[in-house]
Amino acid sequence: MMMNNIIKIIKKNQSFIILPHLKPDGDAIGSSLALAKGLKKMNKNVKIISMDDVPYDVKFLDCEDYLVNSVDMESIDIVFALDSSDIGRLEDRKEFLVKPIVNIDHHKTNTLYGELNLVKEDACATGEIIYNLLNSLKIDIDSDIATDLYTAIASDTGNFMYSNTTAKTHEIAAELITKGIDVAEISMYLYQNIPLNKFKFNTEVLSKVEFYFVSKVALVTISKELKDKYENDNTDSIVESIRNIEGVEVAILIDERKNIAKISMRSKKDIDVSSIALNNGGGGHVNAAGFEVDSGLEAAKKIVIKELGMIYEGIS
Ligand SMILES: [Mn+2]
Repeated sequence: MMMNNIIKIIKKNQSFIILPHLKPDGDAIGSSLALAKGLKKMNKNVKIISMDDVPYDVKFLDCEDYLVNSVDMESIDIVFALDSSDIGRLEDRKEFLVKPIVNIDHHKTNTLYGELNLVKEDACATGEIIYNLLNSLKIDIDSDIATDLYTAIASDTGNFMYSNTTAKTHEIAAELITKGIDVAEISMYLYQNIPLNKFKFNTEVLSKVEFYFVSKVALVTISKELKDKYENDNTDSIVESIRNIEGVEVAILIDERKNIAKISMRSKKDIDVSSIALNNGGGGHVNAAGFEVDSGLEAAKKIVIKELGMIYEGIS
């Protein structure tokens, strides 16, 4: 139903912009590129607007004709917001939110801020929804688009390891592989390509991991100073690394940003970190969620520990 409405909107209009979320990840970039390249095949005008650098692990995707910092909004008919659970995820680009918004996402905490909202919380990635949309539009998924979609899906499923990985996920991946993508090469870029300064940064951060609640919770903080020291502000893979420790059920990363601290949480099994995020104005999935607080690292740490105390009450 909603899919049909979006198809109508696409057919009726000519010029589109696509906004992935702030600090885009593989799903945000991959799904945006796949949608952009699909619309291009329909002879539509389309650009992707992001103010952030493309993260190092997805730089291999072909963004060249699509990624810009600005467009003349007079000429734009429709704004796609991708992989963004709430409008705050687009707040660095408010000036572009002046045309009807089509919100396409898979976060269960999505606030349905669009004129049209295609939110599928059972989709493993926004890339899965875009895959279905392109098929519904009867757009030929070539190896370039398939590479974007495979990257989106691999990124959000932890390379097909997380609980959002379903038979459907593998069916789509299999279909994408038949389009001639190079899985080994994509995996090399995604997982075997860490810049040396980032690796050294990770090493120092991980050497200072703290444990709480009889080591069921692992926590790291990242100061601005440390990011300056290594000239690196990419925190990817760190929270996952501490989640991977035996017995750890919740992993927390607290990142000091300008005037705020950003908290990223990962959990195992049915421990729901999205409810902690929601309590604090953030969002996410059961096993991966986050929020921000207007404070420094120590105050942020206290907030998180207090929240986790509700889960691990009596254990110390
Ligand atoms: Mn996603």
